[in-house]
Amino acid sequence: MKYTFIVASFFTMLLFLPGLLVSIDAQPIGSEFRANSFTANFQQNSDVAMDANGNFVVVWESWIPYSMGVIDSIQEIHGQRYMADGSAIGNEFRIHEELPVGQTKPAVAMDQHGNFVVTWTGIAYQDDTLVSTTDIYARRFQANGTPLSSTVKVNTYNIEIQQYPRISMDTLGDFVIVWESNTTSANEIYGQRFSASGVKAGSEFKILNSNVFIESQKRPVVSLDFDGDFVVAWQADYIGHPDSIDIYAQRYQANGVAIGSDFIVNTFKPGVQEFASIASDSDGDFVVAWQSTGQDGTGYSIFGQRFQPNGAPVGVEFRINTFVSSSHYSIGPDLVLDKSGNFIATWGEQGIDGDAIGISAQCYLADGTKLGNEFLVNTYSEFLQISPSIAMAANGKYVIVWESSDEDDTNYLDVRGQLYQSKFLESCSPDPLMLGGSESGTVSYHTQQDITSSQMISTGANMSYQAGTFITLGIGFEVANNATFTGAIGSCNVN
Ligand SMILES: [Ca+2]
Ligand SMILES: [Ca+2]
Ligand SMILES: [Ca+2]
Ligand SMILES: [Ca+2]
Repeated sequence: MKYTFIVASFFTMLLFLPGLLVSIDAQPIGSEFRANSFTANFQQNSDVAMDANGNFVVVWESWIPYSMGVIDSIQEIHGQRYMADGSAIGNEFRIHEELPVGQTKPAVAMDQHGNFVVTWTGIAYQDDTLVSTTDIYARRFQANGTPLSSTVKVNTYNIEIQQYPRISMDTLGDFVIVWESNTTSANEIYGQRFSASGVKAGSEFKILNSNVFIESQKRPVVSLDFDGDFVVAWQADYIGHPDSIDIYAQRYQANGVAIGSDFIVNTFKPGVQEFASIASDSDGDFVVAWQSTGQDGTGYSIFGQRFQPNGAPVGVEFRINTFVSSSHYSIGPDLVLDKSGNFIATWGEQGIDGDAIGISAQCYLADGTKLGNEFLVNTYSEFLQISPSIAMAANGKYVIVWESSDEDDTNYLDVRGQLYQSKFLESCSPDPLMLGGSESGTVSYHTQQDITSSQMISTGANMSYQAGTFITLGIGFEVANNATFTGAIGSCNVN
């Protein structure tokens, strides 16, 4: 692998180096893979989670042949585990026991050691007919894929429909599941905290809305920081208001106590802002992304807003998609932050792969600066590639999965994915790092193992060292005496 440096200007020994920038193209690991082995019918609504070392699990909804009266298929939740190098571990497996009802729309979270929890919506059938009640279920697994429990019901209030669960987990394995509850009288957001051992922590809680004109709250998402404080975001529909739909959020302490009241995430409010995603860094900085209609004159676009842990917005909301086609839409974003707040967004992008919709992604530094350009994720491009999900490891590996048109056009949708290595800067020590005297320091990346002396030397056109300089490898690389840079790397302050 080779780093490409943006040469901001020419620097010599003892000159002050400003904030550093690296242009990072997407660094795929291996080829695009198909997660589902059983390909007949639909495999869709995929999600993915990754542990600290890059091992990951993909889950999805699979339409399995099933005979029950007029019903000829039933939705099951299936999964596939992977090693950090992208090789599959064992076979595709069913997440739940054999259940006499359909299971749909899974979400998954994983702790740093690889233990994971899958949640989904259970659809009830009665006399061969889908009846208007669903509930939220979950099941816990060890890192080796062994179930830690049977399937458990998550929601307590169970009148009519509970659906669209999302889940997030802290480093200790405590997790929170949120979902949408739809009854004839209300569309509301509920949540339930769980301890790492899978025990419900406190009662389920309902997200309150402070705006009396809100008619319904839908499609919640949740993100925990390292020690369990969390933020829930959702979309809210107004009654007869031109703002139509906005994105709201509410912060919570790890113990479930709401912090302040809910707040509107989006600044541009006319029309529809919907389908939020949210992700946090280690200490609770968070980013929300959503799709917005009519905001930039191009149909649907993806916008985002950065926040401090205390809920204060950082900077202004920003458009994430760069690519714009004639009848444009960018849809369904997902987000991931690394522990330092660098982030990657992915979404469905019309026209990006030359055939209907493809999957785009964009890397950002923690300060909101775009890192490299929007890039195309999917290799197989025929017709639809939509609904991406992204997960990242502490070592900077990340994986994007999505639902894709089938290769032979007979098996509808499949679940595909692509593994990547990010190049985010982790830290500088000291920061700012002084170069040119007797000082030395360390610049650490997620991708420390990728940095070798030969690779550094190979970048000589953009980066050079005077005699006497040394580069020490190991954890990060070290630069010291008399280093001369013509370009530099990362967002570290080098003075
Ligand atoms: Ca299929
Ligand atoms: Ca129910
Ligand atoms: Ca709106
Ligand atoms: Ca396509």
